[in-house]
Amino acid sequence: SMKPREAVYDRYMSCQEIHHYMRDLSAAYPEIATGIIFANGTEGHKVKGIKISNGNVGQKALWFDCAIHAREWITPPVCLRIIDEVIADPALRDLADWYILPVANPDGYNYSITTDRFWRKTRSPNPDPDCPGTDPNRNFDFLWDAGNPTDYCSEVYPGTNAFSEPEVSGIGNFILDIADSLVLYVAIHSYGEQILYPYGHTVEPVPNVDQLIAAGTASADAIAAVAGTTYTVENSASGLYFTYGASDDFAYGRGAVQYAYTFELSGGGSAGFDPPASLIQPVVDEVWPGIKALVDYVLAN
Ligand code: PAY
Ligand code: ZN
Repeated sequence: SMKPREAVYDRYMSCQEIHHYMRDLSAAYPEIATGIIFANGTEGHKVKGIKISNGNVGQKALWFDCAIHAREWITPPVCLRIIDEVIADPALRDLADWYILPVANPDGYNYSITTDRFWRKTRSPNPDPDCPGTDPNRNFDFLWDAGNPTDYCSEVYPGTNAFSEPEVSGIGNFILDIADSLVLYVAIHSYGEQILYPYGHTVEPVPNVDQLIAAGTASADAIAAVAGTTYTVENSASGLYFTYGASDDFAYGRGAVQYAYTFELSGGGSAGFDPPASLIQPVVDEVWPGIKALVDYVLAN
């Protein structure tokens, strides 16, 4: 079969390049790699991910998404590194089926490349034409909160209703479809060097908080072992701020996925969201061992 083009880590790839890379993988390795279109954004860009599996019956499943926030450019390379590792290593595919979505908000990601580097939200229209977009990470259908329903310019505008964004309903409904087999949900964001666990709407500990902390700590330890970067393991609400309708809480609370996290990668650049391309390689080199340690812990417990 044809050798697929490779993901690169010395510059930021466009969404189209990432999609072509996944298309090449599923063409080169049709028995293990399958492209999945979860939705089309309102501007028409495809929300495209990949399932990587040996086809073993009855296996558990793992989920990783990146760049649901457009400006968080350091995140897709981590999803691409996961894809590279799982394509290369059949043993990883015998552990579980892997679902990886490198650009969860492609309309926004493209806009952050062409027009506004620090765009966060989707690109769906609002009644105020000066302020389009909804925060996809406030739009999931779990404890969704309208907040100020006309605050369209807010970076955390949650939309007119839960799942108003096609990206979010596409991803969320797919997660519910595979929820019976899904044991780990990871949303990869930047920045903050944190491993956040549910919930975002309360500091009350969830029933398996000890497991969530233990698995998160195994991951943080593996990251720190590479180059000394310290990730803290915290409840979302106490480690950051209160959130409603976030993806990790949806996976945990609606999907009953036992282990759900939001990773905040390292920051960089002028605003934290724009690390120079020279940081891509060190970040993926330290975070992949953290992902592997997390997966190993989750599958063993
Ligand atoms: O589940 O607690 C959660 C999500 C927290 C993130 C969010 O607000 O959606 C945290 C922010 C993010 O990665 O989007 C943090 C960054 C630094 C920001 O934009 O404020
Ligand atoms: Zn984010």
